[in-house]
Amino acid sequence: MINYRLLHQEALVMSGRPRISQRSSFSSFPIFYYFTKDCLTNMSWKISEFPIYRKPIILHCSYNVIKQIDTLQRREEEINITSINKEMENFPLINMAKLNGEERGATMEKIKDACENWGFFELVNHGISHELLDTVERVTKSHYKKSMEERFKEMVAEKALEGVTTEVNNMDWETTFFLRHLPTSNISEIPDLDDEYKKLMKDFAGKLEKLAEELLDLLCENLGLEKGYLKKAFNGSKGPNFGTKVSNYPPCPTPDLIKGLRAHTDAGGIILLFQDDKVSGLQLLKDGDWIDVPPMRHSIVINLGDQIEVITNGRYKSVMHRVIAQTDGTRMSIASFYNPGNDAVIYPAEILREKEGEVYPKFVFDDYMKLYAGFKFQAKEPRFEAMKAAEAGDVKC
Ligand SMILES: O=C(O)CCC(=O)C(=O)O
Ligand SMILES: [Fe+2]
Repeated sequence: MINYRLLHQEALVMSGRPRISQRSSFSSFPIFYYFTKDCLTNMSWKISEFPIYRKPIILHCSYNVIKQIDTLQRREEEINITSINKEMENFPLINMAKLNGEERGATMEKIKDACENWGFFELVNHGISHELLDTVERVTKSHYKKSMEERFKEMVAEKALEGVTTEVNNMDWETTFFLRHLPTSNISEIPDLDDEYKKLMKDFAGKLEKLAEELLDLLCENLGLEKGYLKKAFNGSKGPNFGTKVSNYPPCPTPDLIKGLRAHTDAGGIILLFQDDKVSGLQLLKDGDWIDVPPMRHSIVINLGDQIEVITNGRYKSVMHRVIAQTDGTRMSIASFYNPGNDAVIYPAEILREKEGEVYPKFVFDDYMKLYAGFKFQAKEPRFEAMKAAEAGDVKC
């Protein structure tokens, strides 16, 4: 068995500092370490035999993957490094510019595959200008430094989180604030935001709202639902809920003991994430493995929430994800949630029910959110079951 701990240490020694992969779609991903084939396949190598000079580079690992290997080794489990890397390389990347040309069909297929098999995809050429994204990033990071960083350190000291030695399961290593845009904006009530930031985030939210609605229609097209079906399903009496959670994950001395954000699926509809392009940390669960969502400059990461799973009768599934804080580097993430309105009634679409029967419940979105508030970090299935029971009149939610 490979001694992964040695592998980890040796990787750090051999790389000196992180090297950048030259691979096409991940050219901006900053933290790849390279391993030689021998190192991964030769079961008996020792640190003194590290085959740095023997074979060409054939594989790379992100820092997070190395950390996973480390953690898993502690649990004395084996891990197939090659397959995890392959998954990360295969992470669905959608070039929206191609939707206007002859590759539209193939791009729609790629979106369909991402929705069916990943619950996540990453968008480039999404129509939101790089200048706007750069400004949002710069102003958000400066706001964090000015108004959030010190407060976070005080909280860590107060709760004695710095030197924990056992796993912390009831909190996350993140500092956040929430902006509501729809049905009514709360931006003017948020303390510590200057006028420039408020205006910027309103502008950004407007663009994200349009992108969310465009994406919902692409999903409709792939599902055989009429254009506007999902938007209408989310409408309720006051239109959709749309809000932005601005988060920073400061460096954490014990990321294996306290998560940046514990594993969960998102409750709502479609989520648009603008994440730090240098500091990674977001991971999704695929076929039992945690896969890194690769940071990529100027991209928007999309994922699907529980309501899309219900409306599509399970054709598309919400997927568990989590954030691992880094030991160095603060990660910024700006997640915008396009959700149903509070009184929207959610149920599987008729045409998607025909084959499989009525697998998912019918409920008022706000009732689901009340349940979710207490069970966010647990599996979604019992939530669906509880809503089903409530629908059948067995239990009051
Ligand atoms: O920070 C991130 O990348 C993800 C945040 C997230 O999953 C959430 O807030 O629901
Ligand atoms: Fe989430």
